Amino acid sequence: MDAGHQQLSINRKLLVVGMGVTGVSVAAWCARNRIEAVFVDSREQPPGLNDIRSLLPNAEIRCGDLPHAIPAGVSEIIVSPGLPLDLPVLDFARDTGVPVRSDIDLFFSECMHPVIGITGSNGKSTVTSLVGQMLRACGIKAAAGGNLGDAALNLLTTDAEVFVLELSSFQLERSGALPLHAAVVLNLSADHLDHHGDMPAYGHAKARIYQKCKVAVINRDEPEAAAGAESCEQQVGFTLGTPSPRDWGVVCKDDGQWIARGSFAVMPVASLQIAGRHNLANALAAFALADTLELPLDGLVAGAQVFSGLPHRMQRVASEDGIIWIDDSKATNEAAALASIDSIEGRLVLIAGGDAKGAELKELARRLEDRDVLVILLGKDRDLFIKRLTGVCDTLSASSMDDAVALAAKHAHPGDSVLLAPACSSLDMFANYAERGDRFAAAVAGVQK
Ligand code: UMA
Ligand code: ADP
Repeated sequence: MDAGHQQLSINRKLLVVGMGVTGVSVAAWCARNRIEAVFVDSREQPPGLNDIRSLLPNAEIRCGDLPHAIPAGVSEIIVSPGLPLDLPVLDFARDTGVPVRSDIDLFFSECMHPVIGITGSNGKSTVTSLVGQMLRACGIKAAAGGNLGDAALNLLTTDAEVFVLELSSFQLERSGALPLHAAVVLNLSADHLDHHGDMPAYGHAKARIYQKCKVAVINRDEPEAAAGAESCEQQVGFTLGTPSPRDWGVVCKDDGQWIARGSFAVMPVASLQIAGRHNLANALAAFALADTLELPLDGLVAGAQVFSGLPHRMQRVASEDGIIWIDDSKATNEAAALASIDSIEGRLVLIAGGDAKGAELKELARRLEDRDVLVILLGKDRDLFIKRLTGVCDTLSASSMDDAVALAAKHAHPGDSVLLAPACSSLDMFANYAERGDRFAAAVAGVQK
């Protein structure tokens, strides 16, 4: 699909497919721009129904089923990210030449300021928030959001002069070539394969971020994540190793490791508040992205130093009787869970499971072989975990988060860490990863009483 960002007509009527967070942001945009729209959702009571009604009291709304044909007068379709692209109405649009776009295409049709785009399998939200904080520390009015936090279109109502967008593979897959100032594919590992089908298709969706981008930021340690970056005007790399002259990386000085641009040491690694090698990689990517705007390095450093991470990412929720309880509920795929597992030393009680989204979990099994670990399992794909982990480590099954935490409390010893890093999405048992993390923290507080 190509959006042709500059060619959107002014007299138009949208068919908005999906009435969730994205649908509501499109409704608000339509209201601001006086654009007519029809809203549809397969759910009887989509979450955005009331908001859309109050934003656009006269809009036509159809819930409970998706149409197969395009309603009369519709000139383009905006499809929400959570929906598959093989819907009959989208086939109908392709057959009849009606353009299908995303909320991100709408965003770019209006945005006149530089936009930094961030995708990858893991670390997107951390890097998006960190870049936003670095820019603000330099005195730049920056708005960060997209797949994380505020939907992209809502950011246009702020007075931002730079936008930082987290872009999911779903959003990229259904967007045209995006005129980004700078962009990164942080890393690539199996995720959302139930939607994309296989790794090449997933990687291809991610690589779309580089299509019309000026400066490609590249993970030198994962060349497969850099596919497509060669078409960009400029490339800048980041690495956990020693950087080449224009890249970002890590250098060793007498007083320890420093984040560096080329051979110039910029900030001690120890000054970062976010822990683990994966977060060091995230910080390097954030420096590389923010630096493309040619801002003072001391401002970027100030922003990086005050960034304490996001909730539900390696968040310590309790430390009692020598046991540390950590909420990494946002570890919604295998690679994310492995990053947090690797950043914890000593015996581990791991709470995992949920919807594995088609992942095989073989790498998890391989990497747990060398660990002193007990795995407590929850959710829809519990049996897959048990199959993979049999003979690797001890496992226990839990019926609920309370049950999992009670089992962890029973089996953890002083010196252990209890880590919630599910390697799965939460949707089979919880509204989202945040609710899963909150339930974990509440259950942990309960067992400490
Ligand atoms: N749905 C239906 N019928 C419909 C429309 C949607 O059943 O007619 C279902 C979808 O299949 C999906 C759910 O409703 O299971 C939500 O889909 P949606 O497209 O309405 O989602 P939004 O509420 O608009 O939220 C989306 C992103 N969600 C997804 O991509 C699934 C949000 O990212 C994002 O914050 C928001 O747009 C604003 O940009 C969430 C997410 O989980 C946090 N993203 C995935 C991830 O991070 O891994 C990609
Ligand atoms: P995303 O928005 O891509 O889901 P987050 O920044 O929210 O990424 O981090 C989600 C989880 O992914 C974290 O809790 C951590 O377990 C893991 N993670 C974060 N950064 C990385 C990285 N660079 N490489 C691998 N795993 C990571």
